[in-house]
Amino acid sequence: MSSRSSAELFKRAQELLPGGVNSPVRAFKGVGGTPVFFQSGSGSRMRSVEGKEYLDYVGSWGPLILGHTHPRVVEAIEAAARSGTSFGAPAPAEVALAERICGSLPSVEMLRMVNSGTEATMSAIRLARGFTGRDKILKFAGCYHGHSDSLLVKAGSGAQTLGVPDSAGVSRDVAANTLTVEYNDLENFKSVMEREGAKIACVIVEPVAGNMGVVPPSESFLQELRSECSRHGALLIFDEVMTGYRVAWGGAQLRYGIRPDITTLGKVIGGGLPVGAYGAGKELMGWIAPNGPVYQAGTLSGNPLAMAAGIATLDVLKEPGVYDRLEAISARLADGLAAGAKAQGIPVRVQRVGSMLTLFFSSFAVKNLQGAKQSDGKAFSRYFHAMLEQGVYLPPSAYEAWFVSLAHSEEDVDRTLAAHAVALKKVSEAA
Ligand code: KE4
Repeated sequence: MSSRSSAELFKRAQELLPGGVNSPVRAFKGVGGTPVFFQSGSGSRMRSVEGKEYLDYVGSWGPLILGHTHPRVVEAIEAAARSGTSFGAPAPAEVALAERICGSLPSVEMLRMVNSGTEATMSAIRLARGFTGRDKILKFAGCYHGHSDSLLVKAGSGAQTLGVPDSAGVSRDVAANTLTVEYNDLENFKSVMEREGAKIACVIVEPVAGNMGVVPPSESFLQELRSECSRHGALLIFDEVMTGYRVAWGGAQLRYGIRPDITTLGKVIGGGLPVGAYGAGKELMGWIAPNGPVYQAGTLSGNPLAMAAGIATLDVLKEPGVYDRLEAISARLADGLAAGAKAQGIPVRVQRVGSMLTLFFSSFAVKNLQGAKQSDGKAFSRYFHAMLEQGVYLPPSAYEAWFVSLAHSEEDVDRTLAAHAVALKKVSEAA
């Protein structure tokens, strides 16, 4: 156990790391207060440096679908580590993980391992631009695809929807090549495709949005993206970094029956170690170095430890009944959260696909980023802290997904719902 408290560690961390963290969302800026520092995880729980145990619904932002320190994953990593952490040369485990992914995603005949979701989407976009010879890309407001320059872009003003930087340091001319449309807004999507389609290399989408909170695709949204991209010769990229092996075995493309041209993956396929991947049909992937002209590389891509963790994770997920159990426990949680809010007359929308969900303080269904932003962020912050006090660790932002794991039990859900009732009362009292 660390001798220093979270507050002491955070104070020191802020002298060494921007915001005291290695990824911004962890700094609690979305909810206020001081981040909790954790020293261990086990199953559905984490233990803080103060020794307090929390029920964890962050799950490392998605990778830990089996829960923390699953024995099969830990043993696989330990065994791999004993043989070597990295060879900088091909190794059997890369083939083994690629076989599992290509064997479960019909649209992915070939893939390339990278080290993060950001690398996966950045490389997928470069592939689309290389293959089509086009420069423009189209994304959807509220979807997050990692922090490469072309994707840190928001809609500019005016009908052109030409992008403007969404971060300092992104050059305007890079941003200008990124078009942005509201998620689930097919009318605007189609008109932009009509006008710009011939210049668009790819359309990149979270098939289930998770980065504005969980926002499912409307009825025909994904199918229309598919047909419009085919019509205009643009490639459809499903960014399944979050949804891959989360919302179904394989991912959203199998759940919704849509065949993207390129798929990006991350999180679950690394089992908690740094992994990303992008994959497509053989013709497209043939454009990737060393066989093709699109360059992409990585020192630790496909490293043995991450491969071992990913293989172990997918092998557990493939066992019979796993997704049924995830569905049942996630539905129990989501239904209980909604019922608890209804019982107290608090307007709440719980939006869920598989084992990813978001509780919005909103009286209407959230269909896009504007809708998400209209939800009550202050109420969420109060709720977040009231849950934290009771030992339930939620994502520290109103615009993130909660992740349920195979390790979450019915007792965990009951404990969460009891804390939920108390937290909602505190939200009402403070209103
Ligand atoms: P990474 O580069 O963080 O591995 O992946 C980027 C990424 C790409 N695509 C999707 C759909 C993603 O959700 C992500 C990363 N998700 C966030 C959670 N909202 C990671 C958490 C963080 O930024 O710390």
